[in-house]
Amino acid sequence: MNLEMKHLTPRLNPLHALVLACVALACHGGSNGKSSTAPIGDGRIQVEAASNESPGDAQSLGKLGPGGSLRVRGAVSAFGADQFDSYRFDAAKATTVGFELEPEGAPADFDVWLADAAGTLRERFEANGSGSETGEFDLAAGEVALLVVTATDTDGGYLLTIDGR
Ligand SMILES: [Ca+2]
Repeated sequence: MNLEMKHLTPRLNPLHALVLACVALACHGGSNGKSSTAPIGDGRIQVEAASNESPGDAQSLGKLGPGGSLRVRGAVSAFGADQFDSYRFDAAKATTVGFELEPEGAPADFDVWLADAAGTLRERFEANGSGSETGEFDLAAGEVALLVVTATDTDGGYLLTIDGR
């Protein structure tokens, strides 16, 4: 009996300690610890504003930092008055930005143009003919980026996800 107790006790204690340590870590990371280092850009899906046709009317999606995410759901058309959807956001810190423009519904050839705060074109992302368009670029701290969604020959809805890396 005594022998068994001696064996069991040292085995239980480290296990208990480990469990308690995990609980403590989870609590710390999940509440207090995270609030001060929360990623900038909460990933909630925003809705496209009606008037975002020109870079000057770009819809602000907010600030983005490493580990954060900005998302917006919209619709664009190669015809008529909805040929460009302009979005802007600014980097809270130096951030590598990765984005994905994903057609929702029928496959569609949508493209993304990247411009600076003045509306000067920096790069076109139009490699994919039908399906998601992706890209990556770097922003300095405080730098503003403009992303303009266009449609080549169709219309439809999309989800644009912008991740800070
Ligand atoms: Ca639109």
